[in-house]
Amino acid sequence: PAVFILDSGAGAHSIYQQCKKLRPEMNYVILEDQGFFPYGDKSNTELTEHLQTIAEEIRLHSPISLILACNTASTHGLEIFRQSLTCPVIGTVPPIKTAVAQSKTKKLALLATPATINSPYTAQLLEDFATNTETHLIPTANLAQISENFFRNNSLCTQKLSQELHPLTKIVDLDTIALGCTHYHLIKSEIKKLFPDCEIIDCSPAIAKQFHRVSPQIMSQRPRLTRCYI
Ligand code: DGN
Repeated sequence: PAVFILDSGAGAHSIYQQCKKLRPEMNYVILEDQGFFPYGDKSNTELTEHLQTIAEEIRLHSPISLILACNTASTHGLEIFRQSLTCPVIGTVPPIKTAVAQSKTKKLALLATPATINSPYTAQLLEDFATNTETHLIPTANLAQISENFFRNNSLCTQKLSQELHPLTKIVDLDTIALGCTHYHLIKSEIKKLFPDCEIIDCSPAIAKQFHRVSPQIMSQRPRLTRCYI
């Protein structure tokens, strides 16, 4: 029995690292859907059709839990997975509620893929939790690739990172930056270096806690990690 963690790539690892701390005894299968990377610039139709296919594939392997370690997939297809699978499905969605609670100036920014920023799911989160807050939605088209490079090769072009985050420098009294893409967790400390006075909200510990709470108590004799590329 294994827990499946799905993302288009390296974002799965940011969630896996946290889950492993709480549930080291579990077997994990990390599914990196690199063939469809990046999710963030796909249309709603492309994403939902693709996620339906993946959900069917995953169902055949009977995971004990699925962590959808991707905001883009979760904001477009959480229900697809919940309908296909009988195990607990844990989604990852932009941490707007936490960011609003954290912000003192009530001026915050959400960094996420264009698909996440434009999703009705994100619009609903804003309506539910951020009505009295100035929330700047920043679609960061290249940040997932920058994070991939950092994770795979430990290389980071600070100039590209600064360019991508330039819109943030224009926000007066910005005090909170919410990371709405699991890839960005991997470069959290690099973002912090550029915005030392801001609180950076990374939801991966909260996702791991939720996973811990809902997952069955299955003790594995020999825990292992498998990585699969779709
Ligand atoms: N890691 C994904 C997310 O949280 O939205 C998407 C990255 C991508 O494929 N662009």
